[in-house]
Amino acid sequence: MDLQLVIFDLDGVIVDTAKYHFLAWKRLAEEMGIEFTPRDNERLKGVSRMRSLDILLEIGGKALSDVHKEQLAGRKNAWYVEYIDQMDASEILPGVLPFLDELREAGIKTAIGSASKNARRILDRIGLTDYFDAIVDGNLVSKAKPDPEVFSLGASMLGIQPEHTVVFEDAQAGIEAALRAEMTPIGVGDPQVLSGARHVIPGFASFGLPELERILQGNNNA
Ligand code: B16
Ligand code: MG
Repeated sequence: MDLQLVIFDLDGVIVDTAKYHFLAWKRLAEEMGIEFTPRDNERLKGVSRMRSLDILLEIGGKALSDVHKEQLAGRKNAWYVEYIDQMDASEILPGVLPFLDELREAGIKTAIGSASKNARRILDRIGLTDYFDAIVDGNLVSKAKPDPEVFSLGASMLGIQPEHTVVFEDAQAGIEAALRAEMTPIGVGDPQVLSGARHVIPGFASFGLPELERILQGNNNA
């Protein structure tokens, strides 16, 4: 494979913002008398804000009007933003920065493909905005993962074909989105949980461009 573009999901790949989503959803759940556990939070990874609220209401057995739901999602987001505004570069997950540097030095383009409407805010806080050639977030797309839009748009913005693109994702919906975009997905997390990925890595701590090239070559020989 002639690698030209690497697209990164944000939450769970570059940073662990799931812990802040959890705190904010839990606060909302408590106000509503809904029990919400870290296990429930797993279901929200990679899922849009409104879909996350629907899952929370489903757990609590509640049905609300769209207007009320918009209001609740807004409250949760205000709390979430308070957490992310306190983030800094120390929250970039291990190995991410050296890998981004290696890709840049090799002339390989990089992009973000995130469901989050707060993606730019997070990248600004952690000082990574200028590391990416394209940033596609929840404000730019109308269809959530597993729809391929969030990844296809990034590649088309940079004029790169999907067969030259690798996607790093921590959520099953994101792996599916990359497959539907006809790109090569690499899972970040637990191989027991992520299916369909070309390969699954635990993180970037001992992973760089040579390891990525080996995976892609192995694929070519398969
Ligand atoms: P926001 P990703 C996703 O980020 C999160 O994993 C998911 O839990 C969250 O609901 C979604 O962003 C929307 O976030 O409320 O900030 O718009 O993994 O796609 O980078
Ligand atoms: Mg994610």
